[in-house]
Amino acid sequence: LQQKGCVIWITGLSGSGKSTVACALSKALFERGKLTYTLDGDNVRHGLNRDLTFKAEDRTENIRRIGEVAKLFADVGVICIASLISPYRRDRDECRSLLPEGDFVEVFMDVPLSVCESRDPKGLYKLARAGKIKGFTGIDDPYEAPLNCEVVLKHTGDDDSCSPRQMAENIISYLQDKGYL
Ligand code: GGZ
Repeated sequence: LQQKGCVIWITGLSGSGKSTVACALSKALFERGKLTYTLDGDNVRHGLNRDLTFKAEDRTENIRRIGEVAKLFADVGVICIASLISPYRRDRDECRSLLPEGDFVEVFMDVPLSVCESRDPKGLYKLARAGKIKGFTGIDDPYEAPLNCEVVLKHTGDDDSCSPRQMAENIISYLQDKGYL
């Protein structure tokens, strides 16, 4: 396998576009002949992490397990894309500390809550506002934005510069600059 493994960790609010960017990124890397694997919080919660809820300690455990699995993929040379809200800074930093310096690439989906809420693809924000979901990130549960991450994907409107494809390209440029591709 002619590639070096790493972890691309995509963090952000529900509805910020993490899964969509993860998908566009895996496609773009596939086109470059790279082997990737995507760990999506929402999916992993149906299998490996099906015992976990959304209370703080369970989120921490969700993040920890995904971090450990991502590290295993990176160890064998796979580019592992992890996309989960991962709202707590300390938990993300723990995952970073599992990997050699430089191999953890934190990507922040910098999308205002108002934009995520207006998208509301699954109607979850509406339920949270109505008090039917308790402890929803951004509504009545905290989200700690990264202070010092490798890539920030800032939402500046729903135009081409914010297309999933373009955002994936931004991540790819970073990986190229750092010699991962
Ligand atoms: C946040 C929730 C919640 C609560 C259910 N808070 O946008 P989605 O729907 O498809 O993805 C969200 C997903 C979040 O799972 P993660 O594993 O990424 O979260 S964490 O990293 O915090 O462990 C959302 C849905 O689950 N969802 N209840 N209370 N998101």
